[in-house]
Formats: sequence, structure tokens, C-alpha cells
Amino acid sequence: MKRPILIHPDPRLKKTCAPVPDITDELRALADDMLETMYAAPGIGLAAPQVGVLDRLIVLDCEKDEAAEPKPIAMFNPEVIASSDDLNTYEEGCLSIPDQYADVTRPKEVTVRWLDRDGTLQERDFGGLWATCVQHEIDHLNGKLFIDYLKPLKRQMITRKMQKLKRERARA
Ligand code: K1U
Ligand code: ZN
Repeated sequence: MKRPILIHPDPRLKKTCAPVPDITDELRALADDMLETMYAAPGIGLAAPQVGVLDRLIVLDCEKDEAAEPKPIAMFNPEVIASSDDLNTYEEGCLSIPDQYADVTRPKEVTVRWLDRDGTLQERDFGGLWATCVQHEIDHLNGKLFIDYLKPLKRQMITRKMQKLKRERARA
């Protein structure tokens, strides 16, 4: 089931999410809903707070080749356990901040540890767009948006645009 995506500003997007104590069928169903919502948007990642659930769960699929098999990953309680000193700048977007893009600089490579949908501990190195996206999604779990990396004036400008968009959507 596709779920509505919250649009910034929303207090739920600023909260720190709670670790998941164990992986229940309800959480597996939420991960499936989030993947469906992400693919439909379309997007390459989604975090639970973006659908109003304050649990530490993210999904992502950064496979760029449309002819390739999809590569969905659901991560419960994801943690960056190592980051490269090398940095990479990418023009990021966010499904909670539609049609706004800005350069964000982050570690180029990261090692992430998480629980998969069976409750098995996984650890993997990510580079390229996967590294950018997984860091963006983990930021969501800590109440941080990509616009928080921007200068205050640019962030304010984007926030005002989103307030206007929300007013227009409420009237439609
Ligand atoms: O978390 C989100 O809001 C999803 C976001 C993830 C993301 C994008 C770019 C850099 C870092 C993280 C998106 O998916 S925005 C949409 C997007 O980037 C995209 C959509 C369709 C095809 C390819 C990319
Ligand atoms: Zn986002």
C-alpha cells in the first residue's frame, strides 16, 4: 500500500526516531509499503518519518540501470560505522521537499551496519550514489534534512516555497 509522503515543514520530520527493538510482521509490512511508495514517487530512498512513522527504518534502491533487476534494501536501525576522509558533492533532492535541489558534501564512502528484515545483522561498504543516499536517509532518522547543510538564507527560501506549496495543496 502506497502511503502519503509528508512535506517539509512538518514537526515529525524534525524528530529523532526510536530504534526498533525487534522486527515484527507489522514492520516488514511498513518496509514493503515504503518501497512501493518510493518506487511510485519515484525516488531512490525513503525514511520512515517521511511517512509519519518515527521508527529507525529506511529503504533504498540506487540501481541506475533501468534494464537491471531492482536492488531494494530495507535497513532497520542502520548505523554508519566508518566513513572515508574523501568527500563527494552531489546535487541532492528529497521527496519531502519536492522540486528543490542543492549541492551537499558528504563522505564519499561509508560502512553501514543494520538489521535486515529477518533480523540478521548486515554490514556493507557503500560508494557513489548509494553512499550519498544512505547518509541522506539516516539523517532523516535523526531529524536532519539536506537543507540543514545549506546557508540559512537558502534554507529559509526553500522552506517558504514549501509552505506555499502546502497551502496550495490544502486548497486544491
Ligand atoms: O529521502 C528522500 O527524500 C528520497 C530522495 C533520496 C536522495 C536523492 C538524492 C540524493 C540523496 C538522497 C530521492 O529519492 S529524491 C528523487 C531522486 O533523487 C530520483 C528520482 C528518480 C530517479 C532518480 C533520482
Ligand atoms: Zn529526503
